[in-house]
Amino acid sequence: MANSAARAQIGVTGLAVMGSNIARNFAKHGYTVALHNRSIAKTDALLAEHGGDGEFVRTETVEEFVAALEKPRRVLIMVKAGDATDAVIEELAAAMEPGDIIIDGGNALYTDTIRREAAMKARGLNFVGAGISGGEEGALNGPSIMPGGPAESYESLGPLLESIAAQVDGTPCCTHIGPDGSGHFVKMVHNGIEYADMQLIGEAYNLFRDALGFDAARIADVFTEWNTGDLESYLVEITAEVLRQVDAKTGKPLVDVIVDAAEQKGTGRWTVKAALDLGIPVTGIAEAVFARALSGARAQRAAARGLASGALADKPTDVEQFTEDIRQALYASKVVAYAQGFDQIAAGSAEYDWNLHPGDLATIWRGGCIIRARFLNRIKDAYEQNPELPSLILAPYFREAIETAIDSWRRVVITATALGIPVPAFASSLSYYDALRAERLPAALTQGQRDFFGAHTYERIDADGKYHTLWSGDRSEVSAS
Ligand code: NBP
Repeated sequence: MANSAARAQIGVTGLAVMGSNIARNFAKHGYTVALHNRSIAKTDALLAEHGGDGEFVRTETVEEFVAALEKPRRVLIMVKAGDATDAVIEELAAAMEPGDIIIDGGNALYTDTIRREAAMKARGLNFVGAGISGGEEGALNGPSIMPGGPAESYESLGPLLESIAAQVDGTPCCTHIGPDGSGHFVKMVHNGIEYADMQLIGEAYNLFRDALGFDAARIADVFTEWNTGDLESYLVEITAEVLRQVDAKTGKPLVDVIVDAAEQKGTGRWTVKAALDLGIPVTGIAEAVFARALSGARAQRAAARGLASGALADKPTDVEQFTEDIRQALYASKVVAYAQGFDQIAAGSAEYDWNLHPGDLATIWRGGCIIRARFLNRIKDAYEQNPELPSLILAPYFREAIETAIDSWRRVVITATALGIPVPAFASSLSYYDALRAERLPAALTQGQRDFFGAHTYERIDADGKYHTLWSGDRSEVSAS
């Protein structure tokens, strides 16, 4: 633990829960880790509690921290995203030298990462925006890591990151994603998909409770069972655990005493905003973000309680069939959410010239991260078979899975609607699927309306070019190309 010059292979600054666990993960893998935190208390707490995990170098100032690192220096920043990150980057950049590497492992907005990378490049420094998923447990035992930034920096950095990442079938859940902000962009969409996945699971739970009258323990059993099949995933696994938890104070299921108002830190919202700018319909993610917002509108919900519901259907009587219907609806809606997320990644890649490989992302999301799932092997296979897939839904495996699920999926949406049980993500995913496969969409009428009030023109199905109808004249058509 003694402080000697330039012997650490990696430095970690920002030693709250994520930073300290990643520092310990590096140390456990045999790296000497320089430690730094704005206030020394966190550094000393880490050393006192876990100093035995490996070789650490305790530093108090940024200068001391930078001096403790081998060249080219590699520093991982794990501070609160936003202004704190800019402040830390500035301090580090002033003390570092050309060729050194600054890695931001926080949840930065990808446009901030693009800006920071350009600013550091101008000063001769390599800047790597790395998305890290897995929460505190993943940080300690193997996260999924999505590093962007210059390819050269990955040569020096890659082996370190790959060794601390989760491993699936001998493959690390870490790969170079692409230039500048691509790592954080991909992490953002990962989080958006996580929102959709959680919302869909929530809707399934709600149907078991309100349509079938199951209690939390019985629903937990269903999720445990599902976790042995196609839906096997970290989120399904922890859903069963949360549902099975009994509140010590009341003896009731914990889920029944938790206030039903979901919070959010913002990455889902960022995903939807970015999708709107890119023109990509990520309806599953958007429904999930809006569902959290609606759940949080507590005063409005209280005022609306007791509004008419109507009752157009009886509760399902074939419990086994409806349970299977919900499972199928969850699977099919999940395919849609992932398909939309991958569409957004493809659009981001095209917009920023990142040359991203969707199959690589499915590979590194198989372990370590919150959306890890058996399902991702199927996505990896789909992109391996056809890297140019127009939509994940069109991959033979998923196409068939939806074909199997479609009747169940419709039954779930019909039943929920008739019973007045909200299923925004199930229903909107089904509508997206129906719109995607439609022969004709009402967009033709939209184009007619736009041409009527704004002379915005339209295309014809039987001729090239743009046309306009003289709506306020004799209503003849003129060529507008
Ligand atoms: P927090 O996001 O709670 O940040 C706390 C750390 O930031 C402390 O080390 C604190 O230093 C430091 N800090 C702050 Br606040 N302002 C600073 C400033 N102006 N200059 C220098 N340091 C400053 O920590 P976390 O939950 O461990 O998360 C770290 C990063 O990882 C975040 O960007 C987060 O979004 C991301 N992330 C978190 C998770 C998760 O599951 N928690 C998962 C994936 C990614 P102090 O000790 O002196 O106050």
